[in-house]
Amino acid sequence: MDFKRTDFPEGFVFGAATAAYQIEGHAFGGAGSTHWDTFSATPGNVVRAENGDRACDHYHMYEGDLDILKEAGFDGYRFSTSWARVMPKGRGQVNQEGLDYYDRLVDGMLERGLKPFQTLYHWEMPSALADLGGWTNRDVARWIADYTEVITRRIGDRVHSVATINEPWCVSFLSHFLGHHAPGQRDIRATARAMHHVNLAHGAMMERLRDMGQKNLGIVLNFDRALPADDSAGSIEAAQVQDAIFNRWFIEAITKGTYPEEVLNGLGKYMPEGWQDDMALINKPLDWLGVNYYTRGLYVPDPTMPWPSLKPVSGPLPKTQMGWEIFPDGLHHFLTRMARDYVGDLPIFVTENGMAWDDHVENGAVYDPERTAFVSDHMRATLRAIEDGANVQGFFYWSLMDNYEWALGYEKRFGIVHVDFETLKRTPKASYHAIKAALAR
Ligand code: IFM
Repeated sequence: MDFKRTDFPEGFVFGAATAAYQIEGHAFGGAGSTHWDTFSATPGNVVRAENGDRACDHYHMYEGDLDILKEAGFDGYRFSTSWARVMPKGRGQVNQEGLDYYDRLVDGMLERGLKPFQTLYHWEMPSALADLGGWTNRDVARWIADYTEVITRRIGDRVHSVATINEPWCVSFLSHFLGHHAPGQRDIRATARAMHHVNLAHGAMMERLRDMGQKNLGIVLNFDRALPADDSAGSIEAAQVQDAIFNRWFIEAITKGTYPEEVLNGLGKYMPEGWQDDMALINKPLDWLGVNYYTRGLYVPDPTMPWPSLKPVSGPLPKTQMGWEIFPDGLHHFLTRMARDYVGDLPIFVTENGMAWDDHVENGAVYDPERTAFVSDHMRATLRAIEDGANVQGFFYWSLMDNYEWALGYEKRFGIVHVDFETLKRTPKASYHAIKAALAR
């Protein structure tokens, strides 16, 4: 590893991240059906129709998994709580077993000296609310604020920080325009509504948390560097529009109370009536910002398509198992850009960064030098951003262990810990050991 703990400012938080549906086993403990359960049960949506029923069985194996985190020398653990585990139908009845589970989980972190970084929504829309339109229904903001209150009453006294929503672009655009994630819609009107309601929900959750006196609140946004594939005017414009959709829509709403013109040009006429009146609730101060970063995309115009009339083309850089180009400069770009253009001195956390690789256990070990190099290069990019003035206070590797990679099932392995999905055996990979050595005090 080309970095060590002491290269970073005192108090910098090193951690790993996971999400509830991807690891817990959603068939256990009284959790309700989510739109991922129905999406994956519908032919053609998910590789081999795999679902999160058992996943890594973290629900039963969490103690050992927390030991693995502690053993690595991590300071924090970014986890999420599942709405449908806490409230199986999304509203009304509360699942005490679910609350008890999160209670034990948080205590388990604290016993091991790990700071709990909670995310409230990492994509488990309860099916009963999906029936009512899910993210396209404006009432989602009230429903999710109520869930926020229920789970916060139980564990809010012990979590270190709370993020409202993970990756609003995936929740809205990827899932309602591109149709790749649940609920798998491809509809511009649904997209405009989801893109706005996810911001509105963030605002309503923040308001509820502030009213409850909860501290250290933020949101986790994902960013892909959008670049023109060539120097033509058309490609430059395509990259600008992509950047506005992916990288500016959410952060500008939250920090400035506005939406980029480039996106309103396409979505404006499909937006819910009176959306302008919601911007004040959305534009409330954060305590910190989470940045998820993985890759870049190269764009060209596509005049054969309606708005946004653009498409990505394959780039020349080495790629991960996801087919994503490895581009650490993009992380430096977003960390410094967020500080410069949006959040100033506010603490920024790299809440996700990592890579999938086709890892195998051989002689009881997993040799993954590609991942060690990836982590090293992105840690160096983070250090450069700190030197250039960004107030970055932590870095969470995605993911602690191989898990359910949504529409791609269990094939894409992001973990620093290998999981055998037959036996559920955990095997820390070489990258895990390299991180452990870099973090040693
Ligand atoms: O697995 C996902 C995670 O749920 C959200 N961020 C990106 C990861 C890798 O695709």
